[in-house]
Amino acid sequence: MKTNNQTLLNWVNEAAELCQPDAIHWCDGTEEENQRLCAQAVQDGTFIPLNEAKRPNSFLVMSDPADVARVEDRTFVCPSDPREAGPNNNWRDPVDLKATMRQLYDGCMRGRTMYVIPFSMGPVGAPSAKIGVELTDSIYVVVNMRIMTRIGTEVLEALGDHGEFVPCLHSVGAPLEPGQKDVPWPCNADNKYIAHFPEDPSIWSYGSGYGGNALLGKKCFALRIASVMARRQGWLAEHMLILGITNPQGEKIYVAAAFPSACGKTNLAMMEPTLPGWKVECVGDDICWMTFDDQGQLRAINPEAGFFGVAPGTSMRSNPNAMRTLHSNCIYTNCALTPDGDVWWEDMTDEPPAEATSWLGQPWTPATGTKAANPNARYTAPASQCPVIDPAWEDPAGVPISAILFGGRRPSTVPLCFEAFNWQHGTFLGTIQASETTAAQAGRVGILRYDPMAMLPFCGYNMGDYFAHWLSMPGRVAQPNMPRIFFVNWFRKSDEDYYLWPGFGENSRVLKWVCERVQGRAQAIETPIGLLPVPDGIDTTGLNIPDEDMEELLSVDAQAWLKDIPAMREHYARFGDTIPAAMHQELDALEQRLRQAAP
Ligand code: TSX
Ligand code: MN
Repeated sequence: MKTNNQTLLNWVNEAAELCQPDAIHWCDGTEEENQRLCAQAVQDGTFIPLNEAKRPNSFLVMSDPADVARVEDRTFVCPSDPREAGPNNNWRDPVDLKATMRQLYDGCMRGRTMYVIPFSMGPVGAPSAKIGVELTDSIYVVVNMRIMTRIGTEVLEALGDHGEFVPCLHSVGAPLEPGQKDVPWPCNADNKYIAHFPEDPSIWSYGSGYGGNALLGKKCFALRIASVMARRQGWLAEHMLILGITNPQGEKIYVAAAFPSACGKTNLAMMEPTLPGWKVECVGDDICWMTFDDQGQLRAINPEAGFFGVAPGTSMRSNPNAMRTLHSNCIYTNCALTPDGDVWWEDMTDEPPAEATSWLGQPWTPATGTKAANPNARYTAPASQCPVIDPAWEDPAGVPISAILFGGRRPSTVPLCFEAFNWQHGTFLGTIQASETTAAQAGRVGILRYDPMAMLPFCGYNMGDYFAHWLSMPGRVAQPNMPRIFFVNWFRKSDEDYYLWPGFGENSRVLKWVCERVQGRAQAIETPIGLLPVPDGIDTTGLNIPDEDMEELLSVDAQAWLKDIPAMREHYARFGDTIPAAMHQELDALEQRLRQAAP
């Protein structure tokens, strides 16, 4: 037996009795095991091996078109009291939902193997790492979990005979009758459930094999379940990238940043600074667990070991270091296949390939008029392959966080960057973080979508209680050394509808200001919304942005801000009476300062 952990053995036995797999395989996490599983997936028709010369040890997978993204309307957070879940989550009674799901799980793995994946979120054995065990009937899940987390024997050893773990049960919900031929991407599109039971804690997932629905260490564990643990234990589980930035003098700080979707979080996490002598290194691109150390310093680990990135839009222009990470050992999902056995996606290259096989398996040319890759196509890549991975990215003690960034996609109103007055005001800025809807999204264009701390789909408890948890942070240690909080907006547009800020590597100029503020070297102007750079506070050396554009980027239009205040109040009203009074006070105070500035 691989473990003497009786709780684990009992649970695996119970799950096997319920799901009735033909076989049980305990994953050891070795390269040999991975090779065997990939070969099996190729034989099953699930994996397409890519050109060994161009992308060694890499595979393309095309999913069922009915299983291409997270399913928020099928995601449930199930404490016994619905108020604990809050209006931000779909709630089901845990006893009822478990009964419903047990019926679905009954015999669901017939004809398949149940894989037991012991995994660690965070470096194995690190003080803030947490262990989970995922049971799944999908090889795709095993192979992806091996890249995205640390799995196998070393995790079982760290677990020990009496260690705690989060049980994560996953099935694609497609049992095979004797002799029945399998499909490349089995799933149960009409019966998806992504269920979280924070009081156990445990995760039950059924029907989907895709991404966050199935790789249960990521959104389900490291955000929804971990946020509940963090609240109880006094730390933060956040939807944030972590980067280190070093100035030409060799002084380095670490920054964590939360943005709504489609703001280029992964691009920022590995960006190439255009400012000479500056260096950015990546600790993580998606999730950040932060704990105070005994000096009162907030320290962060990346609980993941890989990147599960959106492929379309990723190019040498938008994210050269992501492109360089993808040279080998990657899984691609729902990308297009080129005739030479490589992958392609929209905007990967200036010129599209003359022909390809689309993610739907159809012949495709640029004239076809549809997308070659699914807009939510993904790469799964080992973080260790990123050329700018931070030397401390696996430090069990984590990295010290000096600044936290919030932001949004805001064509108007919000300046390029500003700093919060203090922790409470910074928390407030996080709560009103929003993006304006673009044509790519459903619904009307130009509507503000609030996504507080980028946690709306990922907070495992009541959003108002989550804000209160943020506010409680400085009071949790004797000598809090709190990070400064900033707000950034790369997406401000001119009246003529062009982007005022060049973005991408040029964002290093904004990060430079953040560094200088943290180090006490940069001036700021107090405005109604926060502390703005002085007119020449942002280093624009070598850029040719017209002065009036720079002025607009760093201006505060009090009238425009006042127009958004009612929407902010409506946004708070969604979460009812759990919003802390301090946040209403911040909103009132903001309105008052704006009225004084624009009578
Ligand atoms: O990721 C982006 N970042 C952050 C980079 C570190 N994107 C892409 C967003 C979609 C995921 C951006 N798009 C950024 C940005 O800073 N800025 C913009 C808007 C923009 C787009 C194109 C240009 C300038 C700004 N210029 C040209 O195309 C020449
Ligand atoms: Mn994310």
